[in-house]
Order: sequence, then structure tokens, then C-alpha cells
Amino acid sequence: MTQMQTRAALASVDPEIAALIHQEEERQRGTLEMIASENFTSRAVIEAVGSVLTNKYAEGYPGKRYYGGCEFVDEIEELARTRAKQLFGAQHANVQPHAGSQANMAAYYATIEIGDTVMGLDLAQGGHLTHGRDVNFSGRWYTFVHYGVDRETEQIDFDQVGALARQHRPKLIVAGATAYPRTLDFPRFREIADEVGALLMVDMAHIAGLVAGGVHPSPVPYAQIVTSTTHKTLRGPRSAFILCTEEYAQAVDRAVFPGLQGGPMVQLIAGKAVAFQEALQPEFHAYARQIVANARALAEELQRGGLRLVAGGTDTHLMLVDVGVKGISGKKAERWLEAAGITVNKNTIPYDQRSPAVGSGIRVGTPALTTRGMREDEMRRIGRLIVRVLDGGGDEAVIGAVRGAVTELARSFPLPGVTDSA
Ligand code: DSN
Repeated sequence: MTQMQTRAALASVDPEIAALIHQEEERQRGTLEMIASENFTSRAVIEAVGSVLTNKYAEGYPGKRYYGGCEFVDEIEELARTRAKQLFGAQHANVQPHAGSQANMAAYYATIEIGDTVMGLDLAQGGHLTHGRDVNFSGRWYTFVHYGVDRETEQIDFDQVGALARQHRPKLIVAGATAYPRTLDFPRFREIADEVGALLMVDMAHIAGLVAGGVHPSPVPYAQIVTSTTHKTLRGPRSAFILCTEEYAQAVDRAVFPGLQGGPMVQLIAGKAVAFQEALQPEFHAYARQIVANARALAEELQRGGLRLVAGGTDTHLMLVDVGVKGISGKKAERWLEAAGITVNKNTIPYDQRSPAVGSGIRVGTPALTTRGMREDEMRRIGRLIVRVLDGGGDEAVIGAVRGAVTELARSFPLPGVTDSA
């Protein structure tokens, strides 16, 4: 059955939405998706998420529901939990958090009280909104102290982490980032947490697929609680989960339900189960290795083109590119690249003089294009196209020529998860 046939009902009931979904599909097919937190999930995941499971209420946990008719969704959630534990070697898994923010909220709810002191990486230096930003619940409800990166190396300054921890005696230290290109040193974080009697929580959302694929060290042996989304390098549906030691299992489960959420989204839990199963296959290790190899090839090409990479390069799936060295802002770079069919996001770089809405950098990632089957040669080609756009200063002829090359390249690599072509 083709994608078109499966959407026949949608097209007849709501042609406007059907047309917009079709346009989005064409956008994804015809452009180069380089947002570091996005990916293309499999057809199997899409089918699970788009299934009748969306009709079912299942408050509670397998075997302890507040609704009848849960025999099959119990089995689905049990499979998801078992696979998550197996994939990451964890003692306990909760697969109900709707998304990453809810997972982090539940981790705090399970371990600390309102007003307690927590340490996390500053958003402006690679952290996340839910790691204590003042406009977010985390910054409003807890007393966050932020650590950052060293001015010279642009890598996490563990001397500062240790000094701040000794000074502020946090109850919880959060490790994890959204725009940090280097390996996270979990043993070092745990050492500091132990020294001051804090718990360690790792938000591995960005690197979960690299951890599952064995190309980034796992936080699980070091952190009492690990949170993650499922849709970034892990390549599942847009959702999240929490791993923890047995000691925190009950507190985490109670925090998610009834603490913060009502009925779980069973269709997403099924999608997560499928994604965990896919990540348990040996091919996923090869995929994870290729993501990192692709990132290195792209990083080298961008440096060859005169761009500066924050922290000197990448160990992961992403790089933070300082476009300020070419006299342009991240905002302009994002706009020109989008016009050329290359999707990235503007980002501040550490100690940025520009505001977050403008930024001096762009964040570029390889997970989605690696899923599409691209390898080092394509990355080098894309690197040259990016440099050409940025050196072109917004010139429409340059952008138009690059757009042509992008379309040709994109069309040679089918869009995963989609059965019919344009
Ligand atoms: N918005 C995600 C990202 O792009 O990294 C994090 O939540």
C-alpha cells in the first residue's frame, strides 16, 4: 500500500491538512536536514505511532491500570521497558514521559524538593532550557547554579564544576547538553557529585543513539538517573524515557504518574518499543559509527573552508560552527543556508557577543543525512556547499546554484520511512 493510499481518508476528510503534510514530505525529501536533533524514523515506527493505540486510555502501569481493556497495551509497555533496559543496561526504565522536558521534570520531581540547589550546564554554553533557564519551570522552581566551558578549550571546565559544587553543595548535578560537540566525561561528573553528596542526573537526549551504538561512553553506570528523548540520534518517535537505578524506580514511576502526567500516549510507547528493538540490532552500531565518521569528515571540510569549530572539532554527531569568523551572524547563515536547501539552526557560541536570537554560530548535525545513506564523500561535498553559501554573502545567484546541487544530491538518497515518491 502506498503512502498516498494510506492517506486517502485524510485527503477526503481534510484536504488542507493532507496537502500540508504532503508539502512537508516534499520539503524533507528535497532538502538536506542537518538540524542535529532531528532524524528520519523508520516506516515501522511511523506505523506504530499512527495506529489505533491512539484510542486507548491506560493510566497507571502494566498490571496496575485505572482502565479496563489494557491487556495488549500492558504487553506493549512491558516490551518497551524491557528493551530500553536491555539496550542501555539499566536497572529500571519508565517509558511514559511524553517528551524530554517532561522526563527532566519527572527526574527533578523524583529526587529533589522545590527550592533545592541544582547544577547544570548554562544554556548559553551548550545546556538546555530545562537545565535551569530562568524562563523555564526548572529555573523558577529550583535554585540552579550554572557551570560552563573553559574560554580557551571551549570544553567543560571541571575545575569550575568542582569549585561550584563545593561552594553551593547542590542536591543534584545535571550533565548533558544540546550544543556540545565533545565527549562527556561521566566518571568525572560522578566523582564531583560523590564528593559533595549530590546525585548525578544525565540528560543524554542528544547522544542516546551514540550510546546505544557504542560510540559514546554510557552514563548508565555513573548516574542514578538518566533522561532522554527518543527522536534524535536514537531515531525513534518524538518522545522520551527515563532510566534509573532500582533505588529510584518507585520515585521515578510515581513522579511520571500520578505526579506529572495522566494517561500515557500508548501509540508513542509502541513507537519507542520499535525504535529500541531497531537500536538493539547490530546494524545500529554501524549507523552510529557512520554518524560520527560523517561528522568528522564534514568538520574537516568546514575548517578547510576557513570556518572555526567550537572546541576545535567534534567527537559526536554535531558541530558548533563559528560563522562570526566570516563576519556574519548565525541568523544570517541559517537564512542563507535554508534558501539553499540546507537546514541548520543558528546557535550562540560560548562567550558569544551576539544575542541568542542572532548568535555567532550554527549547529550542524549528521544523524538525519546518515540515515538517508550519505557517507563521508557526500559530507565533504556538503561542507563545500555550506562554505560556498557563507562566502557568497547572500548573493542570490550563489544560493540558486547551491540549491540546484542540493536538490540533485537530495533526490539521489530516498527519504526513509516514506513509501511513494513525488
Ligand atoms: N530542542 C532540542 C534541540 O534541538 O537540541 C533540545 O530539546
